Parts: sequence; C-alpha cells; structure tokens
Amino acid sequence: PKQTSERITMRRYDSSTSSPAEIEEVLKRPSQKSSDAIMKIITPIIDDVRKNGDKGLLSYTHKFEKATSLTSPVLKAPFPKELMQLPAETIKAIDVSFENIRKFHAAQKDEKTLNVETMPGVVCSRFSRPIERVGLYVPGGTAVLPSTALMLGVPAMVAGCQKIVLASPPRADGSITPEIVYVAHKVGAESIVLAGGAQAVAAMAYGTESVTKVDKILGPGNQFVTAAKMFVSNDTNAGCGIDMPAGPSEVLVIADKDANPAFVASDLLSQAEHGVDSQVVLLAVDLDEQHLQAIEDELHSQAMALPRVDIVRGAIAHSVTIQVRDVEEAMRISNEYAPEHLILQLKDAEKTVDQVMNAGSVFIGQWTPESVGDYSAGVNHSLPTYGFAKQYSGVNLGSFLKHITSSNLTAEGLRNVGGAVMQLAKVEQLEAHRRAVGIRLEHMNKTS
Ligand code: HSO
Ligand code: ZN
Repeated sequence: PKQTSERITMRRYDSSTSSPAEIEEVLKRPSQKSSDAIMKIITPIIDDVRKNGDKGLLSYTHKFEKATSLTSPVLKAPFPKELMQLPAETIKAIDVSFENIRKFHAAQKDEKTLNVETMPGVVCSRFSRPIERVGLYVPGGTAVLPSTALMLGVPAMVAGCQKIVLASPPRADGSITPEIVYVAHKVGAESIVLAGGAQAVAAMAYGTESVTKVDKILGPGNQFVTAAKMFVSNDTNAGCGIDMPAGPSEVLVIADKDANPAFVASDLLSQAEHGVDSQVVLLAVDLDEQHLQAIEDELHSQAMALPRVDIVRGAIAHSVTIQVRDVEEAMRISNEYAPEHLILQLKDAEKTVDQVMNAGSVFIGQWTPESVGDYSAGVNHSLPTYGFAKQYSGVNLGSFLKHITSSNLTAEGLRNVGGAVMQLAKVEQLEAHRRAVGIRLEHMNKTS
C-alpha cells in the first residue's frame, strides 16, 4: 500500500539552471503503450463485431462490462422517462450548460454561401452540409461523463446531423447513467449503444443489426477506443471518419506574482484527478521561493482532501513545475508543449493571449478555472491532447459539417481562365482535360 501521508509535490526545475534540452525532456508526455500491442488486442474484437454483429458486440459487453443480463445492445429513442430520473438541480445544471454550449456553437455557423469571383465570370463558392450520421463516444471508466455527451451531442444537433448515435459502456446491471440518457434525449439522439471500447467503435463504424452505421465517430476514450478509431478510419471499406487522435488529458498553468496560490493549486488538481496518466505543468513566472512554497503547500493540502487523491498522486508523480524568467519565455515553452488546456493566471492574461500559438483551449485570468470550460461556459471540452494542438482544433461545429465547393463559369469566365487550364493540362499531358476546355472555346468561336 502507498504511503498515504507522503507529500504530494511536483518535481521542480529552473530554466536558468537547466538546459533547453533538459526542459524539453521533462516536458515529454508519459509514453503510451506501443500501438502494435494495442492493435493486436483490438483487431480480433473489431473483426468479430463486423462479422457477428449484435451477437459479437454483446459478448464483449458481457465480458468487459460484466453486464451479463443485457440482451439488446441498443436503446432506441424515444427514451423512457424512467431512465432519466434526475434531481432537479442536476436537470437545471445540464439545461444551463446545454444552452451555453448551444449558443456558442450556433454562432459558429456560416449560414451564407461564400462566393468569390476570382476572375470576371469565374465564381467559386463554398457552402456547408451536416454529416448525416455521427457516432459519439462517451467514455465510462472511473467517472461518469455526461458533460462529454453534451460537448459532442449539442454541436451535432446544432449542425443538423440527421442521426446522432451515442455510445457508452453500461454499468454491470446493464443500465446507463440517467444523466447521459437525459442528454441523449435533449440533443435528439436516435439511439444509445450500450457498449464501450473497441467493440462500440466497430459497431458504429460498420453497423450491426441494431446499431446504425455512422459516417464519423467522435469523442475521447482510452487507448483501445483511440486505436479502434484509428483502425476504422484507415479501413476504406468502413467509410468512417474520426475527430482526432487522443491521449491523456493535460493542463499547463502559467502563473505570475499576481496569482493566488490556492487558485493555481486547485486548477492543477482538477486536471490531475482525471487519471494517473494525466499530466499537469506549472510555469512559474519570476516567482520567489515563498510564493512557490505557498503553491506547493496548497497543492498538498488540497490534494489530501480529495476523494480521488490516489489518482492525483499518480498524475503528480510525472508532473513538473518550471521556473521561468518572464512571460515570453513561458509562452515559448507553452507553445512548444502545445497543451490541451492553457490557464493564464497572469496580471496581463488577456494581452498574453496574442502570444498563444498552440493550445486546445485557453482559460484567461484568475476567475476562469478550467472547470467552467469542462462543463458550462459554452466552449467545447473535447480537445487535442498529447501535443496535437499543434495541428488539430478541438471539437467544434465544423467537426460535424463538410464544406462543399462549387464553380460556376460564364462563357466569358471560361474564355478568361481557359488558357491557363489548357496549358497546365498540356504540361501534365492530360489531353482529355485540355480538350474539355478547347471543345467549348471552339464552340463559342463558331457560334459568335
Ligand atoms: N477536462 C476534461 C473534460 C472533463 N472534465 C469532463 C470534467 N468532465 C478533458 O478536457
Ligand atoms: Zn476536466
């Protein structure tokens, strides 16, 4: 058993005494299990579900979720009222969050078609259409996450996706938490797949007798879920997209002399309690020993009072504090790390946002804990982790849309642009391409 009184503290480094290479090394994410090993585990599961449909799917739910009484893997809408019995204050909290998330994502709509006349008579347009069928994965595991159902379901609803399928592992008695059923009901989901892991991903990607096949799967999950999403998105026969690669959750806090030590510690801990593989980083901007000590004391004492203190211990064990000279240096390190969540506990927090180049979501100033974004502010909490904020956006309205382009030329337009097309077709030696323009220009010349 662990020494439960052992002090919970993050390793400390100082950028003035550690080399940039050392700093880079300590900021490496805890390494993930080799993808080969994971693939070996999930491939037979995916094959089984693809071949044996509901029967295969149920067998894994019986085995992994211990929900042996479950006889149907899908709950179809309309969902029975008795499955969403909740305390009034929970209903209210879900409703408030739903509305804020709806507002923020509805504002992301590009209602109008974008039209650009690139040359006289050459009009290029772009318009969006919803992805017809989406599969939203809501993880089970150590915590129930109805907030994730909101973060995926609300934008899908706002985008106008016709079929919203939610998947979440059932409890051992075969039931699903009422909060998730209530959210599924609110976003107009057509069904809830009572399954988790690679088997749930496979069911949604290929479809079964009772699971609707979807066009895209979104949502966080453990390494098996992530690997399964990668697998199906690589299978051209599945015809199924995914949102982004996912890794353990993380936060990077930048704090200066203005920062309240108790606030800083509380933010670090709210991320650390997610999982032992979570990583939290504190960049301390020109803080004296007393201030650093105050943060560390708060971290320890607040952590000891948490129900999930054991998980926190695990996360803090591979987390670090780095002392830096100024905000510029902090931002350089942060942009290189590309955190999923970036919290700015700085005097000039608002101004510093201009320097943010890579981050999933930013929390500005002392009154903005990450928790507000996790649940209710309106921003999405499905975000790129593991450094993928360098090239991926978090889930947003666009994640549920395709953008379609169109071109529309007049005769004048074809005369204007035709020469360039014919010349490039000639360079590529694609004669039919060249002729498709040439034949029209000749026709124009004959008839005019
Ligand atoms: N911080 C998590 C989201 C979450 N927090 C769900 C609480 N519930 C990853 O962004
Ligand atoms: Zn969280």
